[in-house]
Amino acid sequence: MANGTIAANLKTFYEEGTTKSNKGIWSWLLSTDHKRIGLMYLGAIAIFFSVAAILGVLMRLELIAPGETIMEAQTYNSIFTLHGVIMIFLFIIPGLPAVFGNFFLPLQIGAMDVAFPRLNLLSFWIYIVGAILVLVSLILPGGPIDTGWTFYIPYSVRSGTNISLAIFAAFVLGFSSILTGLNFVTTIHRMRAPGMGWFKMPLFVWATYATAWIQIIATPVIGITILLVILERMFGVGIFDPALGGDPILFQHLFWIYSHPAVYIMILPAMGVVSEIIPTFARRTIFGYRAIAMSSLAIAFVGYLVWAHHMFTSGMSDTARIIFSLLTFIVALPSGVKVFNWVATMYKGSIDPKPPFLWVMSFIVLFSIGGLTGLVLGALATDIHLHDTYFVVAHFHYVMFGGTGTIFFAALYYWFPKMFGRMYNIKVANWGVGLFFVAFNLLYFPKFIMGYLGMPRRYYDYLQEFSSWHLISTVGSWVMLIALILVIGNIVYSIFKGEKCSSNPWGGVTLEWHTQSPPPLLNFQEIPTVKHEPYDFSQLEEMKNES
Ligand code: HEM
Ligand SMILES: [Cu+2]
Repeated sequence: MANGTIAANLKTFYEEGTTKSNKGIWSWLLSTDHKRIGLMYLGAIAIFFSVAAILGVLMRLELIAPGETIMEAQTYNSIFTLHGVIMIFLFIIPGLPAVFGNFFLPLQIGAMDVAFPRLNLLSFWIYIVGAILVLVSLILPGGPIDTGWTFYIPYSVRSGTNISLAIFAAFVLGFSSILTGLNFVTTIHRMRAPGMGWFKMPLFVWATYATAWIQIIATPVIGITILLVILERMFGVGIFDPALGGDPILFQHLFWIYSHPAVYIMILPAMGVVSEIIPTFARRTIFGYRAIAMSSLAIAFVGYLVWAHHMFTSGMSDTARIIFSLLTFIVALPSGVKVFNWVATMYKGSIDPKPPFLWVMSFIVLFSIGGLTGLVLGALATDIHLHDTYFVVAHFHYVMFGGTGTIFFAALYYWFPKMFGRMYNIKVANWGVGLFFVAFNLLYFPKFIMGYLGMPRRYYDYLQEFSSWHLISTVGSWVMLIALILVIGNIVYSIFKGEKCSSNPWGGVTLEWHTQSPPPLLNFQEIPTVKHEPYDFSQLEEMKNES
């Protein structure tokens, strides 16, 4: 393993730095330590998520009854757009890699930091600049964007709102994602500790690796597409707008060539986290390690070939539609491989249902509902009926929020003691997961039914016949609000007041559990040598003597 030179450089880099104080605001804002960068992302993302969740609750309040309730129609259009843009570009795409990838990837492979610490800091600041641009677009004349997060042509060329600035923000955010991806790929190739062969890497590392490649390869496509839309708005070049001789369907293709792989940027790291949590709480080596690792790569690859399933109603040829439908079904196979192996790992394990494990159980139910309804949408005949209805809104909330969002909390509850050296209140945590699960289904399950009955998405008003389903969903959003306050409040309180805990409270065996909590600068007293197979719990005894 070519750990040598980069590691040596890193060490001098940090030794020169240690004369500086590590306290105070600047030591955080300018830190190149991957752990601090991960924590800064966590802080920023927590704020964006809370804002977007409140926007969601406001939308639900508007939809509590037909007709105008608390806002005008144009405000509703801007709010659902903003909610979508923040949730997608500022929370769910960067979320797991930026927070937990940054904090735990180097630890899990026994490295002192990522390969390019300064570039890592740059990615963080590019992310913040992108977020600020979104905010600025809200207050400039023209007003908040109202196209929906997909920016479909021709409306996004014609709308008088600040589209150019908002999508330029997405362009900037793309750079952050690409740089993080490059950094992770290099880190995994070059910085693994002695003995850490490819098939000894923890599965979260495998998942992050597959994700990083998607970040690098797919993101430029959206970047170029966005630039073309800006050119079109500014100079009327006529690439997409039919009035200027352009092709609006071309926009949809380019948009989804990125945005479908982007759903794997969201879900692969989540699946990686699940593969960490299940063995730890079932006290059993992961079943089918290689199959899980390879299925991440398979999903990343097949994920490039299915984008047009978002466009079944756009007038493509039947041949194209049938091929894209078939390929979409194929993605279910590697995903099924993972679920099978997770279940096989738990089978005959001695399960300890601590909060991180409960989050994972909630994930398996919610994500399965999301995934299976994805097949309903992937089938041509049913999609014609369900396209652009609330069925889609229900489906993607189950996948993104029930899937990745739930695992964001699972990861937080799993790694919290490692990140802060403290423990949260377990009882409140259990209540939090339980209430979240109930709230989630109250909030989103009625949307499947409404959608099936014909309620279109992105509508401000609706017919009386949908009103009881909307009412249930809105009540669900209030329960969700309480659940989120419990879940996030418990964490925030415990960062400052939580009880101090041991360095390995769950009995994990991956390398991050072999060092102190929180880990010191450069992570390990000395770079560990890997002797065990991954998830070999027989090493727990010897680990007790390590610290
Ligand atoms: C408190 C939690 C949430 C509530 C109450 C909520 C509610 C809603 C509502 C009412 C809509 C509008 C549906 C329509 O008019 O078509 C919506 C759209 C959307 N939501 Fe959420 N949501 C929440 C969390 C999330 C999360 C965590 C994500 C992503 C991870 C997310 C992603 C989206 C997206 C992408 C849209 C589509 C926006 C568009 O049509 O352009 N939401 N949500
Ligand atoms: Cu897709």
